[in-house]
Amino acid sequence: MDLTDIAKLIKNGEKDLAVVSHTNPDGDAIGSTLALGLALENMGYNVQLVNQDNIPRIYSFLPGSDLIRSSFLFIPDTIILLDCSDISRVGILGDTISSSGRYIINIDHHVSNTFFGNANYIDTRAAATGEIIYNLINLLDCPINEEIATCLYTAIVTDTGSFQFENTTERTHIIAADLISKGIDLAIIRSFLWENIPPKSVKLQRKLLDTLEMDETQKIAWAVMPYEIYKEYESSLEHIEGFVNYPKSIEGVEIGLFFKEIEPNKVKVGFRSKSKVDVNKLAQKFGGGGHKRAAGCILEAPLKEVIEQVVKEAQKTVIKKGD
Ligand SMILES: [Mn+2]
Repeated sequence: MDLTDIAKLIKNGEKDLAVVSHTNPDGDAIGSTLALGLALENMGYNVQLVNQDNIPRIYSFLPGSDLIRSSFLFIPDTIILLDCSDISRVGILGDTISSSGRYIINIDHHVSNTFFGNANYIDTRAAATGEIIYNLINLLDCPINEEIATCLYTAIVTDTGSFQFENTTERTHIIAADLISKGIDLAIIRSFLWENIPPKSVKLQRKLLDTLEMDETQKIAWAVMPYEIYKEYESSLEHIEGFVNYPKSIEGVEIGLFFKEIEPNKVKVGFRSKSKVDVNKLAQKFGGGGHKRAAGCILEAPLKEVIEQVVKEAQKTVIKKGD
């Protein structure tokens, strides 16, 4: 299905809609939800914006962020899921949505997407779901105002690591330039996203840097957050979202890993690769997925065991890829 078909579905569909995104929402999830939500609202739709989890404080400046609710007011006929590779990514809302039998529109850019919707538009070349939403709003003939542009820019700038990651293309920059031309306040975006880190989060980063290790090939590096630290610093985690990218920034390292023990013996693993290894495939070996250069999974085992297993599997890929 192409994006014009999705636009037609929305244009010809019911006026009651919901836009939902994944748990532990990032800038792309929130920015895309709000941009599409504000656009649909401007077009006269009755739209519910839903996310199971709270909106991190760093995104509270986004226009409409107070409109996002943690549950449905009622289940509308059409539910649009954004930035979710799988329906379970929306958390407990997933069961409500699946059992409702309502029409699901799945819009995403993860290569691991399972095409769970009734209508699916998956563009794995899009740097962010926000890029797709930019095109969709244009296809809906809805003007992109400053508010919508702020949400879309935030989605794109966060999912590309400020235009550093390999997913950044000419199209990404063209879209970003157009969004800037709508009069968005880059100083505010910058200050909320990167220049407002609480001292406690900086201390957490110092602790995490202390855990950095490399394997004997020197191509794999990782940082570890044991449960005690996770618990102590839980409120500061939103400010260190980007830390997962740190290990791979080391010279010669191809795979960077970040092990976060979110419950005792339950470890969330972040995978990043520099230029060769497909970490989506690597994460899939552990029941996760994502993108070629950024993926994740959750494993239920003692932290030490998880580190050993994942590093061992990662080593196979760097040894195979050689050089
Ligand atoms: Mn995304």
